[in-house]
Parts: sequence; C-alpha cells; structure tokens
Amino acid sequence: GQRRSALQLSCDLKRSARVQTVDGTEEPFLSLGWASLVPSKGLQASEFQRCAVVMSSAAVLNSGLGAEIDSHDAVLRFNAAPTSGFERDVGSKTTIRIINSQIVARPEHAFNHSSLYRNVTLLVWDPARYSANLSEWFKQPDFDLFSGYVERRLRHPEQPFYILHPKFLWGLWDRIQDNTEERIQPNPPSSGFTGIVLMMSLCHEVSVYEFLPSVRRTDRCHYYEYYQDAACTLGAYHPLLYEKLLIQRINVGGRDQLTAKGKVTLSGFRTLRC
Ligand code: NCC
Repeated sequence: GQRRSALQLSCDLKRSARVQTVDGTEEPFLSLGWASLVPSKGLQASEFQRCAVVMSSAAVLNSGLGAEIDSHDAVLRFNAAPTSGFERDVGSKTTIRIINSQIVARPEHAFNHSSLYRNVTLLVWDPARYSANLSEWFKQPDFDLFSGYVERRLRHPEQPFYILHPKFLWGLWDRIQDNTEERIQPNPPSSGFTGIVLMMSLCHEVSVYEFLPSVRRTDRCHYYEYYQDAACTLGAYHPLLYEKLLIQRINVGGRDQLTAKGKVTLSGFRTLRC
C-alpha cells in the first residue's frame, strides 16, 4: 500500500498512544486502594514548550551538547544515566526520569538511596505480556516494581511517581509493528521510544539526542559505562531498530542536525493538525 506521510504517522501515534498510568480505577489496584496511593495530580497535567530527550548512548560523549540540552524547558533522562561528571555533553537539568522495573527491584541500583531518583518526576514500567490482564501482571511482574512503588509513595508522597500502564506500552508497540513489514518480536518498546512519545504528548516541540546516532556512533553502549555491545544501539530484546526507523520517518529536523548532533526534532501532539 501507500506509505504513510510523516504527519499521518505522527497522527497515528497521537490517536492510539494515549499516555496512561496506573491510577487505581482498575482491579487489582482498585481493591488495594491505589486510587489514594497514586499522585493526585495526573501526569498529563504538565505542559511544556521545548523538551529534550537525552538517550544514554555513548555517542553523546564529546558532543558538547550540554548547554543546548539544558536550554530546553524540560529534560527527560533514562534509568541510571547520570549528569554529574558529564555536564558538558549531556547537561545537568533533569525534569523527568523513566526507569524500568529493574531499577526499582535490583539492589545494585540503590533506588531508595541514590540521588538520581530524587527531585524529578519518576515513571516506571515493567514488561507485562501483550495480552496479560493487570491481575496476572501484579502477581508476576518481570521485576517486582510494586512493593518498591508502594514504599516510595508512602515515604515520599510529594514526589510525582507513576507506573506506566501496559496498555500504553503495547499501543506503542502496535504502531511500531504497523510501520514494519517484518513481524517484530513481541517485547515492549525501549524506555527511549516510550519517553519520546511521552514527551510528544506533554510538549510542543521535542528534541531527541542520540536515538538516531550521529557521526559519533560507536559500539560502546552507554556514555557512563565502558562496556561495548552494538545491541544497545540496534536492539536485541527491544524492537529498537524498528523504533528508530519510525522516529526517522517523523523527524522534522534537518539532516545536518542529525549527522552532527544525533538530533531529531519532533512536533508535539498538541501542535499537529490531524
Ligand atoms: O540502556 P538503557 O535502556 O538504560 O538506555 C536508555 C535508552 O537509550 C536508548 N539507547 C541506549 C544506548 C544506546 N547505545 N543507544 C540507544 O538508543 C534506548 O532507547 C534505551 O531505551 C531500557 O530501555 O530500559 C534499557 O535499560 C537497560 C538496563 O536495564 C538499564 O540501563 C538499567 O541498568 C537494558 N539493559 C539490560 O537490561 C542489560 C536495555 O536493554 C534497555
């Protein structure tokens, strides 16, 4: 069939990828009283003009993009990616952090003690199976995010902390599959892709750094660690390559920006005339 235009693809995303968090209105969370555990202010109440999404890719090293990144109204980072010691390349502002359930559950991340997870809006996700209902997921998450979530909500009720709804993640996966001839693996999208779509829904314009790699592309995985694995950039578990092809098709920024900065510019959902 006819290839869909960048605007059509963005509108598909906007329509089907409604950002949704666990809000205590569905079982088993309803009976557990989560309606009063989750933050009373919904995530969607935030609105920003210019936002930056900073991937954890090692390609951002020696970019000198820190000041440009910090000039945005909100900055999104992932998992255990630090700013301290890397300010010149990644900036120092963090507004929102998306983490996977390993960060909450695995002791080496020191979720309760690390300053990485303080003074930011936190969002956590866990790979529920495609068709799993919430009760099955609650009984058997990939990593136990639920007890850590409850504990932190009770200890730090002032921190905006949300669990991303599996429906939102799988809605994103459907759009990635729609854009792909091959059948992709039924694993949830990466934190990176999820974060990009989240910011498209909260912001008027989104600058994404080093998701589509610049000339600095490298087999090294993260800017803050030394190990090498090309799967970090191209994907193994996550449908990362297909996520990147989709983002490439909705990029409204210039080619030179991509090559030199690994920068993609995306229009926020509110600005689209679908
Ligand atoms: O590596 P990770 O992702 O934390 O990276 C965040 C997002 O940045 C993009 N990325 C990263 C490296 C790279 N070279 N290129 C990239 O494009 C990706 O979009 C990625 O999502 C995750 O998605 O949550 C992931 O988390 C890690 C790990 O669990 C956390 O870092 C915590 O230690 C996963 N690695 C492992 O589990 C070993 C990774 O697969 C996905």
